[in-house]
Amino acid sequence: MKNEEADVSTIPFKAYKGKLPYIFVSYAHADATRVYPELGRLYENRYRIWYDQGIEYAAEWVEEIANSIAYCEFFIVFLSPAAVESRYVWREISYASKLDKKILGIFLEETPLPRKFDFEISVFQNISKFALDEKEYEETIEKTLPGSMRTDSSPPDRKIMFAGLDNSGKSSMILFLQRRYDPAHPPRPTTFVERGSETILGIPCLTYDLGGQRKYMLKYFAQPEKYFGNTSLMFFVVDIQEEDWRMSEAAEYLKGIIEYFRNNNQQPIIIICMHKFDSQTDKLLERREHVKQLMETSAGNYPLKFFETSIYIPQSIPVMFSYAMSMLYAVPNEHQKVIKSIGDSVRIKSLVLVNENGFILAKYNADNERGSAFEHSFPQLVSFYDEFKKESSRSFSSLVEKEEYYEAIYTIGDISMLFRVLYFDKIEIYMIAKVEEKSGVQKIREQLGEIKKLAYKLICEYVPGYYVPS
Ligand SMILES: Nc1nc2c(ncn2[C@@H]2O[C@H](COP(=O)(O)OP(=O)(O)OP(=O)(O)O)[C@@H](O)[C@H]2O)c(=O)[nH]1
Ligand SMILES: [Mg+2]
Repeated sequence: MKNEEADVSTIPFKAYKGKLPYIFVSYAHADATRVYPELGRLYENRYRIWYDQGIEYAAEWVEEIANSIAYCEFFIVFLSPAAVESRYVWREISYASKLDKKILGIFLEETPLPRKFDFEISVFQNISKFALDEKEYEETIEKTLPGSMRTDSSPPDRKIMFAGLDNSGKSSMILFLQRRYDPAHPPRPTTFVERGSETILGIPCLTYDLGGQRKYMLKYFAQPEKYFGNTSLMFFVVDIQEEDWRMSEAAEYLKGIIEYFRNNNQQPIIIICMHKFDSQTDKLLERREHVKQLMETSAGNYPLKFFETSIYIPQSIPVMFSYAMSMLYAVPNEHQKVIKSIGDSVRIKSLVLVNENGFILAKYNADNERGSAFEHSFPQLVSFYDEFKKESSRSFSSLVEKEEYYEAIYTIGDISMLFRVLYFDKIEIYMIAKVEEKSGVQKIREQLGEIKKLAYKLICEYVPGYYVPS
């Protein structure tokens, strides 16, 4: 998944620009990978933040930085050897100090301060992040930062919208994700909007299912802020089997919604589900290109991500949903790197962490050249995983069930698949790893501590309030 890898390095959010009190953040670009997740967290906690978004210093940029310092309410600097070396960081601190700003230094690691830094920083507050655990750190931050720099509203509920023409399969998709879809009783056409606040694949979500009949569509466009406003993620469902004129109608609908987002400075993630993609017939493949073109034209340059889904290809919908959620939670940044370093270090072919509902928390695939290799091998992984869950162990070459762990190995030729259940307080996470060498299995076992830690962090991200007392 090349595109996804590229997303990983993107900035966590747009810098705040406005008249309300905000925090100016100074940091060394060399520390971006450590700093961005922290900024992401502050942002999640509703702090207004200005930072340079990774833009390199340039003459015209200096003025904006200076202004941003001049008008900030609070100044945070992330300290590290790289920050101490950076003359930009130093300039920002001295300017903030000259303007009598409240300053907070956050030490990312133990860093001896040169005297000029020490002179400025020691007068102000500082936090040694490296010496605190996650929770202590969060609490300290919470206590230190004035509430006035937070947005007033409660944390934005992540509104997930399902839109598309009538009969495109929106409600079916939601039911399917909740494991409540019954082919014998397909859903009735949705009357107007159905809101749901339930878990989807084990993840708490707030869903808006916008009935697609024309009479409802007219109502949405009459009060767009009420129906489209504050959406974090939109699944736009297109029935790939429909006639051409319906596709054009769908494209018009999408265009209208995107226009609303544009005019109101909203930028939700948009996923186009080319749904009812029940088989890979030439006809459908041809339609796929047609639909892509239509939708892209409608979207202008608004980024779209396309998925082919069908209720008859059971993994297609969870794979799409997991991808979308990882975008929404900006989770990949930090964790994708961890899983990659584990994967690279033990030469795993692929590694997947999935919850018991099939939600993919993290995945790694060594085969980078073929970007979509993972998606192709996923059905295979899942069928093993289902078997593993059913405990029909006949096909496994080894199966160990102990109180503290449950492991199965499946070998074909040189390829071994290792399954493990990782137990947490209320949740079980399944690890599936594919290795090419015999010794690989043992190497993964040695990494299980790290893998479990990662899985735990991921659960905490996706399930608010999830915390296992250690
Ligand atoms: N072939 C096929 N049919 C599907 C698929 N998903 C849903 N359907 C069928 O499509 C029909 C419409 O599904 P709904 O989920 O009600 O569609 P909707 O988008 O919610 O429609 P409105 O509520 O009217 O906007 C139902 O008969 C489903 O069984 C799929 O992947 N493949
Ligand atoms: Mg419906």
